[in-house]
Amino acid sequence: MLYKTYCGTIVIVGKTNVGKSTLFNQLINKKISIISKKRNTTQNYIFGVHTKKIYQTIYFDTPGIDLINKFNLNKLKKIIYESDITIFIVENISWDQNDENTLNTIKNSSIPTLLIINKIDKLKNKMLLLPHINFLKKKFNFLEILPMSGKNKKNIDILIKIIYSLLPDRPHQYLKSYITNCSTNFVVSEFIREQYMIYFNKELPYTITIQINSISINTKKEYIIKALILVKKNRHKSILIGKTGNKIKKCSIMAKKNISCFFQRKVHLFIWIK
Ligand code: GDP
Ligand code: K
Ligand code: MG
Repeated sequence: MLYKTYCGTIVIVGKTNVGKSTLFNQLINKKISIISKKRNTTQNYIFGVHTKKIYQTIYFDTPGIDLINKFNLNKLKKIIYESDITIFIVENISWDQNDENTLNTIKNSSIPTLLIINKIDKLKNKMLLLPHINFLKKKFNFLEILPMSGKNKKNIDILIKIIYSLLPDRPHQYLKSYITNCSTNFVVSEFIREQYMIYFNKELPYTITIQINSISINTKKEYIIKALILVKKNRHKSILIGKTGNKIKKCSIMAKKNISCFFQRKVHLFIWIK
């Protein structure tokens, strides 16, 4: 007997720091996209696939609309116009010009749009939610407006059900095991960059570059990764190393943990700064 299959592309949009990458990772059930409080954490379009039984969902995580330049905005529009569903995320009960700009980008696409009011775990006065939903309803004909918390997974099951109900009746495009088209080097360098963004919250210049020199697999099938962090000035190097090198150690441990989780293998990570 032949089963029907469903498959579609979903793009996640919104301004920076509303929780797009956090939700993206939850939806594909694996950490690919890096997360931090910093504005320019996500700098690329990140692609992830999740397959469950007859449903295949293909997600795009995007940089915040406020950080997208004109060239990239065209790329974003192209991704939106070619997708089947748009997930527009806003933070809590706030609405500003960047939210307005996001809305203007998707408005004419005629693609079903779900609005997520994220981080409701931070909303103390829940009475404010309903008037805000009414305000948003007047803004646009959203298919659904769903309050949720990406962080503690509140309402994520409801969101997944809604997404599945909107997927076109279509053959799967990828094998069940396929997760991302991001290269191994990219994923590894992103996991390293994430930790430097978290641990060097204020002092770190935005301009460090991570270079993966080699990734090899030993006889025990463990990953051996050698990476180089390039800084522009000697001063930046002293900031990174600090007095004891403690922060660098923590960065390495956390990055290693995430890389190991991604590959499901033990990882040995060696980082140099230059
Ligand atoms: P993006 O810039 O939109 O991709 O946002 P991120 O996913 O990088 O998240 C930005 C910050 O918000 C991070 O510090 C996250 O841990 C935090 N965050 C994400 N989702 C939630 C949520 O539902 N509740 C709370 N309280 N924080 C969240
Ligand atoms: K961020
Ligand atoms: Mg992000």
